Amino acid sequence: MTDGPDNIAGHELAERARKLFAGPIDFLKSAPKLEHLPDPIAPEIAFAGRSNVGKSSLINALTNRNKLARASNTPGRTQELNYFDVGRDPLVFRLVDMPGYGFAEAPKDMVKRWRFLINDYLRGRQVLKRALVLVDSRHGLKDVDRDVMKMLDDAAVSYHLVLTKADKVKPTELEKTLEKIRVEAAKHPAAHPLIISTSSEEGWGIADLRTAILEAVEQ
Ligand SMILES: Nc1nc2c(ncn2[C@@H]2O[C@H](COP(=O)(O)OP(=O)(O)OP(=O)(O)O)[C@@H](O)[C@H]2O)c(=O)[nH]1
Ligand SMILES: [Mg+2]
Repeated sequence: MTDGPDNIAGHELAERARKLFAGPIDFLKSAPKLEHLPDPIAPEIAFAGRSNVGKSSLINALTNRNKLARASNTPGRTQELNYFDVGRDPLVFRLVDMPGYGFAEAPKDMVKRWRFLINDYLRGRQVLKRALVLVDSRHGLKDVDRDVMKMLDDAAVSYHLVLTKADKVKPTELEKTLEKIRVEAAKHPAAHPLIISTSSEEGWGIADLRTAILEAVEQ
């Protein structure tokens, strides 16, 4: 394979993304309500998805830090919008870890509160550059994911579908799930055509996702 101008630009972006994610990343704050959001002074990338899909783990894998975002096997671990600053002097962008949606066992008022927080944030945040909608490789798209996708389409917020826990399925199964999701994504105007499959455990797809994030930030 030869390096055309696009490839060289791609390498350059990937290298800058690698460096940024290896540099300073600071926890900024937890916002339990919209009025607690930080001033909108930097582009934001938000991690959305069903409870337990692996949002917090993916943030840890991307930043190569074990305990930056709190992950656990107990669904409902993340309960607020957690902000992480990427880059320090200058701050380059922010990652936003969100509570999961579709967590039936949680108390009803809590689920409702999270849903409003997530929806209001996703719909109304001017500095939100891209949402990442995480989907478990074992389960594929569920109706709650489709609801969020529809909402993002309507609000014209561009999003990436990202498969998680790819280490938990056979490669043939992963390919089938990917194909199904590609077909469905094509019907959603705000969905990015590139579906990235990842494993936070094995580090698969992590470098590609870093590059996709920086590309979104710089758009
Ligand atoms: N095998 C495997 N397990 C993973 C992966 N990513 C996350 N997990 C596990 O899945 C569980 C849930 O991960 P979290 O990152 O806490 O999920 P979350 O989406 O942040 O969950 P909530 O905050 O409750 O919405 C944890 O036990 C993780 O160790 C992965 O890529 N591979
Ligand atoms: Mg979490």
